[in-house]
Amino acid sequence: MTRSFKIAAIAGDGIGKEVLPEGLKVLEAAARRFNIDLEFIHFEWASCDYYLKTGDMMPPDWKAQLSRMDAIYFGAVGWPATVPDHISLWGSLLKFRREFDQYINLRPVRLFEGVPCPLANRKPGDIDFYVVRENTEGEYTNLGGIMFPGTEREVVIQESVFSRHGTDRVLKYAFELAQSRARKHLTVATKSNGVAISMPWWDGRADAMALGYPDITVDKQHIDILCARFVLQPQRFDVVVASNLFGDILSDLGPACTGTIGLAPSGNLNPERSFPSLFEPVHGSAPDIAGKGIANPIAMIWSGAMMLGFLADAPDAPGGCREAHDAILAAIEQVLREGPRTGDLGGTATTVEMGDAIAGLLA
Ligand code: GGG
Repeated sequence: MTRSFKIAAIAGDGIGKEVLPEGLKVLEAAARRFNIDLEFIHFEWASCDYYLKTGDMMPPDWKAQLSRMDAIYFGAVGWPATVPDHISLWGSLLKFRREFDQYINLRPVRLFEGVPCPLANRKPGDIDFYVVRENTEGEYTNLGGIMFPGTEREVVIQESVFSRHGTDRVLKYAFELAQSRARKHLTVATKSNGVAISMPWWDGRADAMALGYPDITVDKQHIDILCARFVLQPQRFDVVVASNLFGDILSDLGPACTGTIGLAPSGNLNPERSFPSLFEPVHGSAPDIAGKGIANPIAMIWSGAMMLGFLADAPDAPGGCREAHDAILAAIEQVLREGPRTGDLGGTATTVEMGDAIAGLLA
């Protein structure tokens, strides 16, 4: 009997509600073509609407419900007009990442044919790298507090956390990813001149790990010049590993250098597969364009392809998932070359028209 995959489909907020259906449409088309048994289970929670009704972003048994899934396919979270962003993020996405130990946030950055690049003289092939973002600790903590709040003596402390376990495992993943690629080059993003304790320590952990990977060239760069080089010399990069905050920033900047963040996918991975991994666009809920039907669904669709690629590598995966991944990527490439195009790509197509065009190529 063919193995089936149970996928949690969570739209969340804003344009998440518009791009998720297009991602599902494409995954369903790919599943039909490659004979993969995908079952989507829809959840209304992990959204600000749910928070406004219940006072929580998710029900108390959210972890038990999602633990039964093979993967989570997630739209976007955040609706700051009604719920402060740190409440919605810590109440949903950051809980998933931390409780399901999705310690790798893998974010590909690629310039496609047909997409106008804002950087001068860049062609497809010049920009093709991965940002590997640490996803469970670092600067993303709720440790700290405010002393003497609301007074002249107000003091705010926010701690960052870098564990040896957390840092070594993300570095190891990044070294191994670099080893699987032709250029075998790893950039380590830190800020070890200014952030005088944790960042030199990160560099030291990278130096120690590099001894085990003599075939990888390692380049440690301060985050500020690294940002400048993303814009000026993006062809330098192959795999970039960074802390939670630096990785978040780099993985918006990278796609912006390739024309639009509307293409950028991500996988929040638990590589050991003890818990479900989560796949989501890098973009958020985009309240400025939500409800207009104009969001680019490609980041969501590509995230779905990443999910199939991850499932394909599971020890008991049935055939077809890798082929489906490749076919979705090929369909995205064709639509980016030939159209239709949403507004962020200089066109006038709607979210649904883009989704239909990509799904149509998989029929
Ligand atoms: N689909 C991504 C999303 O909803 N992002 C909201 C956001 O602000 N995320 C911050 C983060 O990825 O750390």
